[in-house]
Amino acid sequence: MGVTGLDKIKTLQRNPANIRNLCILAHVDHGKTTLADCLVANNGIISSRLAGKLRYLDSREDEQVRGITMKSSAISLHYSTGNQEYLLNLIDSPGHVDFSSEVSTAVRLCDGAIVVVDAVEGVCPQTQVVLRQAWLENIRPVLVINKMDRLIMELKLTALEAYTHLQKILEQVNAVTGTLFTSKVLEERAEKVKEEVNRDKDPSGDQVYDWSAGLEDADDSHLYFSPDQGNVVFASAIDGWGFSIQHFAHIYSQKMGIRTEVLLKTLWGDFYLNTKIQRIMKGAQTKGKKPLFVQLVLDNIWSLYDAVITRRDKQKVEKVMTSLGIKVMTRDLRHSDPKVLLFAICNQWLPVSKAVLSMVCEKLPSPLEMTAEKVEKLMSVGTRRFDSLPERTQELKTAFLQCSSEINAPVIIFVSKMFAVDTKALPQKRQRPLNQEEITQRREVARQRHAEKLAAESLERATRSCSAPREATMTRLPLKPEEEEEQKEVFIAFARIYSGTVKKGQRVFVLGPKYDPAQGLSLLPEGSSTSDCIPEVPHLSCCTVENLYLLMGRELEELEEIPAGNVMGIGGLEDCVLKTATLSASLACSPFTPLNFEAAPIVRVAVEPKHPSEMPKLVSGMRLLNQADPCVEVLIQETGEHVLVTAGEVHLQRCLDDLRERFAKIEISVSKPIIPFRETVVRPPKVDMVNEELGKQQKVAVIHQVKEELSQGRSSDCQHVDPDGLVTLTTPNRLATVCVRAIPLPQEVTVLLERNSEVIRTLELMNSSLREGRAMDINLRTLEAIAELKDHLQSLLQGRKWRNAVERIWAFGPRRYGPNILLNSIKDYSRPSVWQCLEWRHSNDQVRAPASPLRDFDNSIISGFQLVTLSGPMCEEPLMGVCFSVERWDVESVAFSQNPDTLKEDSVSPEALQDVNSHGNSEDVIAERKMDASSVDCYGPVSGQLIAAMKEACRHAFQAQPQRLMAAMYTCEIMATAEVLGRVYGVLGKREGRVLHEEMKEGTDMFIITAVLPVAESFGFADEIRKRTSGLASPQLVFSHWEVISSDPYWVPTTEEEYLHFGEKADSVNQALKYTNAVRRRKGLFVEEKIVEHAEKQRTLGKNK
Ligand SMILES: Nc1nc2c(ncn2[C@@H]2O[C@H](COP(=O)(O)OP(=O)(O)OP(=O)(O)O)[C@@H](O)[C@H]2O)c(=O)[nH]1
Ligand SMILES: [Mg+2]
Repeated sequence: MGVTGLDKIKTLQRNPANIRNLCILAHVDHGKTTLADCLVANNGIISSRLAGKLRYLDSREDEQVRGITMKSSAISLHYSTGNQEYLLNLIDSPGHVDFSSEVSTAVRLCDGAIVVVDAVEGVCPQTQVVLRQAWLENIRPVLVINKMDRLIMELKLTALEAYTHLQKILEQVNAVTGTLFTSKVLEERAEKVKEEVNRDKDPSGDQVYDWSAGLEDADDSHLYFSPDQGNVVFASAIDGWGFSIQHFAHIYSQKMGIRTEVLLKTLWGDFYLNTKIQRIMKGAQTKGKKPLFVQLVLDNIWSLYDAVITRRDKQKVEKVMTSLGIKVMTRDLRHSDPKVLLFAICNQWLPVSKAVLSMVCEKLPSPLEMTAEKVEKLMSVGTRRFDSLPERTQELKTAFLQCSSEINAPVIIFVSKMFAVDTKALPQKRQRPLNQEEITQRREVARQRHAEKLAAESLERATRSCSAPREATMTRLPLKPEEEEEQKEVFIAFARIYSGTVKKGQRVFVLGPKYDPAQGLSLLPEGSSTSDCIPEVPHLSCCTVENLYLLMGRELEELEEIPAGNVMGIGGLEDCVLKTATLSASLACSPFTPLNFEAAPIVRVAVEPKHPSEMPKLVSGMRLLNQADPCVEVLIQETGEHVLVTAGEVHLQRCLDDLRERFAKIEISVSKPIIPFRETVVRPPKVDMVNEELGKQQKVAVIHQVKEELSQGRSSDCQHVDPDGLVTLTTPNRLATVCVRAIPLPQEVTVLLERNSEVIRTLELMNSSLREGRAMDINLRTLEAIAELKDHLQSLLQGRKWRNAVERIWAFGPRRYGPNILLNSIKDYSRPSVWQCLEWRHSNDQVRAPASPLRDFDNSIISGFQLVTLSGPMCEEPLMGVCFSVERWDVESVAFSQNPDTLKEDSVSPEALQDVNSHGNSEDVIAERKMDASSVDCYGPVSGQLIAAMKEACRHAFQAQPQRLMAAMYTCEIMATAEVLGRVYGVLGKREGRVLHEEMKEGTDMFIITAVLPVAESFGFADEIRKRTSGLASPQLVFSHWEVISSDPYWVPTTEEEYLHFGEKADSVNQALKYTNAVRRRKGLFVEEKIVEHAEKQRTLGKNK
């Protein structure tokens, strides 16, 4: 604990009006942790000399080594200004894209944020992401433009150039905020319009809406960053200085006799000082005058750097120091590194901590100022709307807004992540300073021991016995078990209390994300408390708050109770909270909405212990890792492998280190990253590999050549493939036949399906509950989303081929919500549409299609489709963007009698059966078939065979089209100077990357390159770029989309020109084939490869020997 005592902090915690919960957000390396250091040093926790060098909040070893933050960590600071005292709960967050989930956990607990932007690099991709995250969580940001020294020392800009550059950066940041604001206003506007339309449905239609109207009305002035608003600080955290224009306005108003308010308005902007008439005038730019900001602010700083660093002019420095009234230590004055002197001067003249902290206290809201909008957002989970929540739950809104810590205020806590700490770091285990009494007691004991020792020694000398070593071992022994115990990790919940006061030992409800307060309130009697046993309510449990901690960066301080509005750590929740949770003393509380994660984990590796006997340790280690990291996924694949899914390479490395050193403590072997692929079909090519036009006949020949070869061995009378790709397949017992064709979906449709997977999942859930006749609580918004998806699909699936396709959709897959479609193109077969839930509201009784005997087997067809879309024929990877259209489907009537379900289900009436029979099947034929059926029973039940047949038919249909592999792609933005540009391109080219665009960053000599790169080629990419450019360029990879690899994995030369061009074997590298084979090899599938390529040559070599 620093100079501020724990008691002081406890008192401050009781006054929410003076609490600020804030986080520091920025792109990677823009100086968040360095800035946090300066703020921490202000509290005396670290020495101000070390501020900026220590990076106190980067407490992990790998954070220090790599120089990047990997987790968010909090510290409570005390700040007093004027007669007010504030408590700042500051959270530093990582900027690397791999750890963006940590940013989400930090942002959720805060009311405000300091957004840091590098003065040279300006707005970078992660800056935009964090601004959006702040926006989504409704937290108010302030801006710190950091690394101002780089403008002076690196870019060597003049003060005036720097001013223009800063203006541009502000514009960029404001443009991002502006876009967020505009989209929100337009969204709200659209909603309003919709409501209006619903209210007064105008039969005449044709209304014209003015879309920009909402924008004009909305007040957005408070949103933007502007120095005159007081929400911008210019700083150089490493040199310890920072200022807002308020600071200079105060100084100059005294010096020049101009009112502070006037200076505040004019110090930033197009104003200049007319020295003749001693007045501030507008239009500095047009008149070619120096703006006030340059003249009164920047020039001073520039000349200080010039005197101290560039010219090392001692006299000038001393003059400046006396004029500013600053005294520095002689040690600093004589230091060989001029930066030390600069730091000493600046830190006194314009201390960055003061500038930032006073801005924070002034501009960021306290927990008391939480908006109703934010509360409603927090409390409405998923599709549940705030006004649809039970009344008692809605009443809790006032508890949030009041942020009261009275006894009767309900306790509401949100845990945003669980983090592991070594037991040794816990305050309970730490040695406490002893009080006076204990010291005297110990002194007495020591004195006695000393006397005994002396006596023993004299005795020893006399007897020459050696009992001392034995004594030593005896005192050591009992320590051992303690040591072992100390190495354990304990989990602490990173949390914030929104209402009430939580006490140590208190019992609270743990509300899972799916907990429904309406259900909880109805199932449990009024006034149920946490002491009662409540096993029967789903997603609800109870736990005891065992310990409460004040988070102090690397340290924890134990507390007895914590009042509302504070960020804190809670011990003892590891058994009931996995990653996040809502804790409350009230059953009416609704769980908080889940965190917004920006990056989905994509890099997966399989891990196994070096020694197989250590498997249990690995399993428990992985469980701990899963709990300790907000974003990692830990799973056991179908193949039995233990798999770790992480957000990127750096994240993967950290997880593996943690697993090895903290959680499993065993040696592990790690597979190469498992790269995900997708399989798809495309339209037949129009030209061949040497760009010659292909005729229709030829095209078909190209596609079928390989497949025919493949299928020749397998094809039987059960299967038939038409030249146009229609596959007909009969089950082995010959009772059922399906005809399927595979069609590539338009790319936009695939993208749409991917983006709406959640909506489709909900749709599927609704349909299944409709089928089962269960009551549903359908939200209007969900229905709207479904209807919107349907309309969108309709607009995209146009043309003859897709006529009425949307209505005919049978299922989505894989897992019932994937980006593939099963289409019902069978004549005379009608089944309930997948969109039935949309109509369900209008007609009260269930929509039922006329019963058809085939309906019994409907599910088998869907299952077959799900299976085939889950693993395709190329390398057993999921399919994407494929439509399977079932064109014919016959099931012999005898099959129905075989199907045990038929008898139970009433959907097939005996009349219907009769109906089918009347197609020429007389009663005795059925009897005969029944006999037959019993003899073919060895094939198993029909439904099972139908699933297999459907799957096979789809696989063949897929193979009958030109197949392609789809690769996951990353986008990256690389910033590089002109000298290293060529090398960056070299690395990109080698790794199959594609540059999308390149532009020069204004005011710098940096180029920004945006490129896409296959995930498969990305491993080691960041490192390679860094090495090749001597650390000047460091890219960040973000998953962007799936892309079809254009080369055909099965291509062999067919035309004469192709033979000429590629040779008979076409052995130039086929990227798609390389990937396919790699995946097949990993999965242990057959790979067609020649092991000995040039046998003759090897023989000759042997002979020559
Ligand atoms: N020139 C200059 N360098 C700075 C300044 N502030 C920080 N740096 C340097 O920038 C680098 C990154 O600083 P950090 O504070 O670790 O950056 P960060 O934003 O915390 O980085 P992540 O947590 O990894 O996202 C370090 O080498 C710092 O020394 C500054 O004001 N001027
Ligand atoms: Mg950092």
